[in-house]
Amino acid sequence: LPLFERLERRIVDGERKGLETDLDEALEQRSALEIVNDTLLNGMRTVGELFGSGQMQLPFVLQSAEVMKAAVAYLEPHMERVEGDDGTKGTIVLATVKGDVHDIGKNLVDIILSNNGYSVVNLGIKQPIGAILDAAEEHDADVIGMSGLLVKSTVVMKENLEEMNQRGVSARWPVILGGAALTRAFVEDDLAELYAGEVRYARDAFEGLRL
Ligand code: B1M
Repeated sequence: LPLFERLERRIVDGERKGLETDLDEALEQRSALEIVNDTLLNGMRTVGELFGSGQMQLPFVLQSAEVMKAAVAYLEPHMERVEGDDGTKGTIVLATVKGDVHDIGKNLVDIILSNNGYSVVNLGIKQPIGAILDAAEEHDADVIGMSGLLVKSTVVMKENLEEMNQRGVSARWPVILGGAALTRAFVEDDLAELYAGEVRYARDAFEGLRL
């Protein structure tokens, strides 16, 4: 297979052997971000389709996710950084919500924001709202970012915003929500109506950065 098809295939097949060599070659032709966005994410999309239609079993999805993570980790040092502006633009506390283990998208958001002058406190996966708010307080965060890919995570996000209303912290922390199960309409109509502060939807890491 030609290089970029081969790389995409590696994600689908969960094939790690020789990954770095292919990535080095790819870096001679494209930027690290282009490789992630135009090649590797296509592979993950295929994995999602195969899994969703019952043609791929969970352990293989996990293998694909591991190759994806390894590829992103390898590419990260090659990503563009905004010079002389380290962590000074603001602080975001970022977490995958309670009950959800998906973290590839969240970690991409972390990389993109960190490389563009923001300080990111990445709490990891399965984070209850209490832990997110404690971290936001501790780090004097400017914004809270929540990620979740399961349909049930959209319900958790709604409950989290309700909890923030109840605790009276909604004016203090605007919230950015992202993840495949959300829609813009759900966040910017339904949740925005419910949340006393500001809540916005980010379709991808770049929209997160823009917000
Ligand atoms: Co899971 N999984 N999974 N999975 N998995 C999905 C989400 C699913 C859609 C697959 C499918 O059925 N087609 C489905 C959810 C269905 C639903 O809820 N209706 C699903 C399921 C069912 C499950 C399990 C329940 C399976 C099981 O156990 N029977 C289980 C859940 C366990 C749990 O969470 N409690 C499970 C487990 C797993 C693995 C562990 C094997 C693995 C995750 C590994 C990991 O993350 N460390 C996995 C994977 C890899 C996927 C798919 C295939 C790929 C997800 C991914 O990494 N995409 C996924 C299929 C899909 O999404 N269509 C699927 C690439 C990533 C870059 O995209 O995270 O969407 P994404 O991030 C994007 C944007 O959404 C956005 O920016 C990123 C791009 O720039 N974004 C943000 C995300 N967060 C953001 C936050 C922001 C801003 C933007 O600001 C705060």
